[in-house]
Amino acid sequence: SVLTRDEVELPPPAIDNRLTVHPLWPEIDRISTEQIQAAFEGVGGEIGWQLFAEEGDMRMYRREMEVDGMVMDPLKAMHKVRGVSAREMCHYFFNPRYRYEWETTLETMTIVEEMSSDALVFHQTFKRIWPASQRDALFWSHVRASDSNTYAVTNHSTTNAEYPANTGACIRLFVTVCLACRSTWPAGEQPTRDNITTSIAYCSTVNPGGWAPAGVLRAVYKREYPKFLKRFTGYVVDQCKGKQLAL
Ligand code: 16C
Repeated sequence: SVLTRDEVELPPPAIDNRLTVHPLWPEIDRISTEQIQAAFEGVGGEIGWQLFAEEGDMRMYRREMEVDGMVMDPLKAMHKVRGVSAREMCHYFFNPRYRYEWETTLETMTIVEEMSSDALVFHQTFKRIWPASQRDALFWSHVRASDSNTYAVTNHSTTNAEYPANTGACIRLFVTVCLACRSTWPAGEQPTRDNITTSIAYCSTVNPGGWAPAGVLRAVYKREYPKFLKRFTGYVVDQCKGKQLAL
């Protein structure tokens, strides 16, 4: 059959063979598996998760954590979005073509390496948070189907000799992020834009990599994470309007 350009670029339903022979594959596979599993575990039974933002179906929790005086609060968010699939959600999160349209913290983004259709390495610089130094990050990003009707993107910091840390104006930060999505629709019905719901679990841990005032950081965190999740999910709903549902 003839595939449209958009279908070709959707996250593949199985791991790309080119990725499994890449030197980073064992790390990518291990961290993605761990992150996806953790993302779908609730916050209910666990101690220390505090709710800090709630709006409609969106709930955001954080755990206060400091290492050597640096704030590293892990974040966990849940959301439910109607009318789009898990695969579509992950497509827009993974594919760099759309990133500037929804990512508001970004200053620059460079694709450092294309490992396969489902794995890339990015260098990104972020807007400066006064009075701290500007930050950059270098991370791999991998999208995969994990269960039935489940797709996830995992981002995790890495290194590259051509992008050394802390040599220019930026301090390198370290990030582990997972966006895990699962679609459901009423039993016995065919999935359509009108009956599909996608549950999202987004987990993020950012190590600022160097000094930044805790108070300022926590204020940015509290403002920027809800803003990101609302903007991103709204963006995907808008982009999918009038397009055929991709499962
Ligand atoms: O997951 C998200 N985006 C992905 C694609 O870009 C990717 C990115 C991960 C990097 C997340 C670190 C962002 C640090 C931004 C610092 C500058 C913010 C300036 C904003 C003021 C206008 O996985 C969505 C990421 C949503 C990020 C929300 C902001 C989190 C702030 C956490 C504290 C950062 C410490 C910075 C130390 C100065």
